[in-house]
Order: sequence, then C-alpha cells, then structure tokens
Amino acid sequence: MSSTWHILGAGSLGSLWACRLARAGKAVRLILRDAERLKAYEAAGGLTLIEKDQAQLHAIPAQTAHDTTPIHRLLVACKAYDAEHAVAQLAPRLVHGAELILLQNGLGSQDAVANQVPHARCIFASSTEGAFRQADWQVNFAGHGFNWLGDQANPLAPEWLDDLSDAGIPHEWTPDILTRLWRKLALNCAINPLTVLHDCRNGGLVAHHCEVATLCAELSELLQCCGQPEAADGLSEEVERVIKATAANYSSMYQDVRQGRRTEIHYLLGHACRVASRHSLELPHLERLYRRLLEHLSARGLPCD
Ligand code: NAD
Ligand code: KPL
Repeated sequence: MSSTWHILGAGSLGSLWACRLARAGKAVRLILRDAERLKAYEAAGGLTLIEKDQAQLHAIPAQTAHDTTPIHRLLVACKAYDAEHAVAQLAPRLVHGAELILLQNGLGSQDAVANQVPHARCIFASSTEGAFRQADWQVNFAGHGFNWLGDQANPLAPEWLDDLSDAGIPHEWTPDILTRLWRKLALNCAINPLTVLHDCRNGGLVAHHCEVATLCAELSELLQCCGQPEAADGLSEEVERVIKATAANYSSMYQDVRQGRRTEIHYLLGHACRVASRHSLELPHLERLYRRLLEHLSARGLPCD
C-alpha cells in the first residue's frame, strides 16, 4: 500500500492536517475542486500554517479529482453536505481496500460516503481541534483539541496512526467512535441552534437554562432509544460545563449564519429529528427547535439542508 496521504478539501481542517503531515516529512497530495482552484493554489506557492503567531509555508503538491494516480489513503476534509459528492468523484481512483478517514461533524454523511465506496474501509473521526482561515491557502490553529478515530466494523487500528504521532496530531483509536460522534452531535444540538435563535455567545445561554435543560432531556431520551446510553450519560452537566467554558465564543453555527454560509444542520439537529421519527419517538421541543431554525435560515436565504 502506498503511504501517500491524499487530502480532499483544502479548507480549515484539511489544511491543518496537510501542513502537519508535510512538516513531519510525510507524502501529502491535496485534491482541489477544479483547475481554477489548482491554478490559484500554485500561484500562492503552497499552504501556510499560522501557529503561535509563526507562519510557515508548506509547498504541498496538489491536483484535481481528474488526476489518474490511484488513491490508497484519503482524508475527507470537506463539509458534511459536500462529502458524498466529493468522494463519488474519486471512487474510480480508490484502490481495493483503500482507507478513507472521514472528518465530518454530525452524523449521516459518513454512511452516505461509505455507500459510495463499498470497496474501501471508512474510518470515522471526531475532532475537537479548532482551525480557521482568514485568507485563501492559509490556516490558523490555536493548538488545542483532540481527534478520536474508529471503525465500527473493524476494531483493528491502522498502521498509519504512527504518522499522526510523528506529525504531532493528538489522537486516540477508539472502538466507540459512534458514541463520540453522537455525544458531540448532542452537545451541538443543545447549544448551537439556541445561540443562533437567541443571537448570543455560548455564555448567553446561561440565561436560557430551562430551555437548554429541556433539550438535554429529550436528547438523552433519543440517545437511550438509539442504543447510545453512554452518550446520554451526564449530558446536561456537560452541556452546562461547555457553555461556561466557552462562554466568550460564538458557536460554529452562529458564525456560519452570521457570515451567510451554509450550515451543517441537516447532519446535526436534522439527523437527530430524523432518527427520532424513525423510532416513532416524540421529541416536541427538539422538533420545534428544528422548525424555528429552518425558518430562521430560509428567512436569510440560507439552505435548509
Ligand atoms: P471548510 O469549509 O473550511 O473546508 C472544506 C473544504 O472542502 C473547502 O475548501 C471546500 O472548497 C472543499 N471542498 C468541497 N467540496 C470539494 C470537492 N468536491 N473537491 C475538493 N474540495 C472540496 O470546512 P472545515 O471547517 O475544514 O470543516 C470540515 C469538516 O470538519 C466539517 O464537517 C466540520 O464540521 C468539521 N470540523 C471542523 C473544525 C474546524 O475547526 N474547522 C473542527 C471540528 C470539526
Ligand atoms: O462545538 C461547538 C461548536 O461551536 O460547534 C460547541 C459550541 C463547543 C458545542 O456545541
């Protein structure tokens, strides 16, 4: 198996992973949207990682999906709503037994991707690292966070985890990746939509304690019902803790809406409501929250999926 890391999507997380792997001497190839983006990237001369006020340029080779080299390992670093289509474009290049690492937040996109590539192994990831871009081909990283990786179909850890250690990417292999993803989804559902609707920082939700607690109770019921009792354990307390610990921050969904960007709502609150309905579970507050958020988005001309 080739040890090259193909990285699909040179946005915030994709660039962060690409720069750290390249810095550690690993072979990395970026896969960009189209020839125009490739030309712009080549003109910039590479990706710049800004960490602790230090900027470092990494001249990582790039290509588009139309390149013909086979892919053995693919880090999928696009948004949840782009992942299925982006991977479908690359399916012919994936060798039998190729490994995909799916960095998407929420749930639903991972299964959609896996269905596109039955000949590949799909490893799910849940990341709490925070990266953002102020300009094209540049990524800022504060240096905090962690990555959990796992494969619910195969508990065997891949050998390339050593590459992550060499690159200083904090990570742990876990057989309970779905529990991690469900827990993060529940946290995001309890916090992010309310920050949008109340137009506040995370800390502003302290004033809406009862609303948050009611949502946590319904989310816990959902997690129990869909076989994720561990993800439900102490959810309300953790949500309160996160609200206080990130009081000064604007949630990622708040920032998306503020900047007129599409949100990942379909894979967060949308997924929670769809799973509840599949289990004939009535969660009136969660459903009402979803409806209010969809109205809020469509009033601003933002996609609801
Ligand atoms: P982003 O929007 O910064 O980057 C996504 C990139 O994918 C964009 O550059 C986009 O052009 C590219 N892309 C989309 N379709 C493509 C295609 N067909 N071919 C090539 N490139 C394509 O997104 P992000 O912030 O890096 O987030 C990626 C995922 O990681 C999301 O699900 C997000 O929720 C999750 N996540 C992000 C962070 C973070 O700090 N940014 C933290 C944790 C989890
Ligand atoms: O992960 C988050 C986000 O902003 O997306 C927080 C606010 C920490 C939890 O929902």
